[in-house]
Amino acid sequence: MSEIDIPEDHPRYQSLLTRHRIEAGVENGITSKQGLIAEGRGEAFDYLLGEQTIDSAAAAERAAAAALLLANHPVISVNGNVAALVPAEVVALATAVDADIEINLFNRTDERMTAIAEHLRKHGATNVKGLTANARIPGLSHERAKVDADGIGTADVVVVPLEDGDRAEALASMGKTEIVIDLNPLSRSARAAAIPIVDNILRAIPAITDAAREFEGASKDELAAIVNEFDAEDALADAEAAIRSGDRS
Ligand code: PTJ
Repeated sequence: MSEIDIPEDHPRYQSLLTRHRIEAGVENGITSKQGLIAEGRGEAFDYLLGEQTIDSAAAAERAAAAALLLANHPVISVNGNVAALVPAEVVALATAVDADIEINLFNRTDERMTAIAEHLRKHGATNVKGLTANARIPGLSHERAKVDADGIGTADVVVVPLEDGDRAEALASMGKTEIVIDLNPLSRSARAAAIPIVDNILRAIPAITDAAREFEGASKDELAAIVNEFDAEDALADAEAAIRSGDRS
């Protein structure tokens, strides 16, 4: 039995576990109520993808790992849904690619920032950024623009999962290389990304970590070749075709 008393071989195990984590996130002041709606939307796309990682998403996850290993200052942005769903997995990825973790909220309140920081620390994070908020993303209104100067402010590569389209576009306009995880291939966030990953964050983050571990010892040229081989437009078109056709092969 698991954290939700559902056997792991239950056909809806993953979906039930996800819902449970999001619900607990709302109860613990981590996830916003809007996060429940975002989760429902994500689930619908995941259902249409067969709740599996399609080949183009697997390629995107490998490209993301290579880009993170090549980065000078990679940062993983965490919101209330990400913190509820994959706290330990985010810490494992940050360790594998030597990235900072920064809390960056659409609906920012001090209470939620503190609750999320505490939750991440419980799952092994040692240095959680986002609380200083001494820099701004240009072009966004006050609360949503806040970032840390020594975090997202100066990052060259940012992982932005389940992000609002406005902010994804504003970060891309700052010249950052964005790795977006979003099950909706038509979302503005996915379209703003250098590397869009159309996959459930539950599968995507561990897959990036696995690829990063596999690439340990690879040369910069080898890593750059993996990034360059990846084509964002092709990956988005492939995900959209998979969703529209229902072909899960
Ligand atoms: O915690 P906050 O205050 O920063 O708010 C976070 C949310 C997610 C509420 C906010 O960023 C938001 O409203 O996001 P959107 O505009 O609903 O976009 C979320 C996107 O994530 C949608 O395109 C969903 O399809 C997608 N999504 C939801 N769950 C998952 C997902 N993608 C991957 N894995 C998921 N589990």
